[in-house]
Amino acid sequence: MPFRLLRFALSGKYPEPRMFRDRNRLKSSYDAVIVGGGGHGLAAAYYLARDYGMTNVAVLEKSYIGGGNTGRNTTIIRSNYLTAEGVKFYDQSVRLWQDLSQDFDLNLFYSTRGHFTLAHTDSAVRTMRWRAEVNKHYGIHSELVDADGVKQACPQIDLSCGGHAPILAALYHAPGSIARHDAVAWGYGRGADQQGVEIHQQTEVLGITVKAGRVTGVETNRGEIATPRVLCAVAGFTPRILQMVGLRSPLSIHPLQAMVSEPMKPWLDPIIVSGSLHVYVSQTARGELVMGASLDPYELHSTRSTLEFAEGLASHLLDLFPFLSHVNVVRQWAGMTDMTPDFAPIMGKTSIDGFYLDAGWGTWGFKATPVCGKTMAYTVANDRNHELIQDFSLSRFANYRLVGEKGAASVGH
Ligand code: FAD
Ligand code: PYC
Repeated sequence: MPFRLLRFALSGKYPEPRMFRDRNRLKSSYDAVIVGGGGHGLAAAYYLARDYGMTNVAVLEKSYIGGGNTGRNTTIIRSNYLTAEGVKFYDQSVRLWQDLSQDFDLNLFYSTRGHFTLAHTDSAVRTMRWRAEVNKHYGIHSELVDADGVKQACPQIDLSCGGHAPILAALYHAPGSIARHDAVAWGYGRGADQQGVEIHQQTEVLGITVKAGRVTGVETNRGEIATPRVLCAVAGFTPRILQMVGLRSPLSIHPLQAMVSEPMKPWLDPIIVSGSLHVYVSQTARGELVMGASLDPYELHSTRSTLEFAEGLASHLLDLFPFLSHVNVVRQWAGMTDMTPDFAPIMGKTSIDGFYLDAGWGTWGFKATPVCGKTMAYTVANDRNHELIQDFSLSRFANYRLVGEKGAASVGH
């Protein structure tokens, strides 16, 4: 148990200090500026300070930290990807996740549940078998199980799915986990702050200055800052930042919606995902069911959520678990996801010196938060792409070297 939690439990008064200092003044220059105070930007700041001693760093967040997709996601953590590049990368992240509560001395409620991706058709069974074999090759615990294996782990499931789409088999991934998303932003934020990194909320980047092919500074709503390095980690806002430096990407921005039920007694241990039924669900430590579906099928820069989504998701969830028909939904919301054509991220150096990109995280980037922080910190500190991200560079789209990860997306898109 993290020591901090024990101290809190035994104390008579509320002992928690603020998570990070409220800085009221921007300096005129920093060694690096990170645009975006989501998990990725904060993790990069934390590892830049901890692993490379770079502390003259500012994280600029236009709203509040963790208020973007980091605080809106459904927290599924897994490494059961399809490509060698993806599997190695996400496996490293899962390893980092396992020690993160200790590293931060903050309970992230990291909970390993096992993850089932259901297959309702022969072609889905083939893809699951393929993923299982790639995963095993890299030492990751994934295997194909039959329908009885699913029923054993989750006795409440209707294997016939109301007769619409019977479950034939599933990809079982033992390390599949969930965590408390906002604590991840706080943990990285606090850790970065303690080492001297400045976190500035309500600070929006409005422009980036590039001279002779290299970054020299950023313009913000609070004034100009000189800096030789800018890391862009803004998820659904990436195209707007790229426009500031004259770069193009194949990103398209789609809303991804989710919703949560009232708390129930614990009944669902594993994480259940069905790409064919466009539904996934897990149960939190508080007993809520956290549920999601596919992307909204059109490009939209908005975080509105819809009745159509709630109705569609509820009806598919009832195909799997008819006994939930009396359960109330208490909240729904959306995030703006930055989707790439190959469902892999865009990371690393760009054609502009000193401008680094951590984007293309679409519907899959929460699980990658620790490894993104580590690899982007390396890349910014050394001005050299970390070996784990070599294949994810923006230039792959111009060179036709895509990393086809669509078969491992959690829900159909
Ligand atoms: P964000 O957390 O979005 O942070 C970017 C920040 O940049 C924001 O806070 C924003 O305000 C700030 N910003 C933008 N423009 C500017 C500017 N000009 N100046 C200053 N600041 C700026 N991934 C998984 O792995 N598992 C899941 O189960 C999962 N479920 C998801 C469910 C939903 C509903 C959604 C929407 C996403 C889901 N994802 C999931 C994806 C995951 O949430 C994201 O990929 C990840 O959180 C991205 O983190 P980030 O730090 O890059 O971006
Ligand atoms: O990447 O596993 C995932 C995921 C689940 C829901 C959204 N993304």
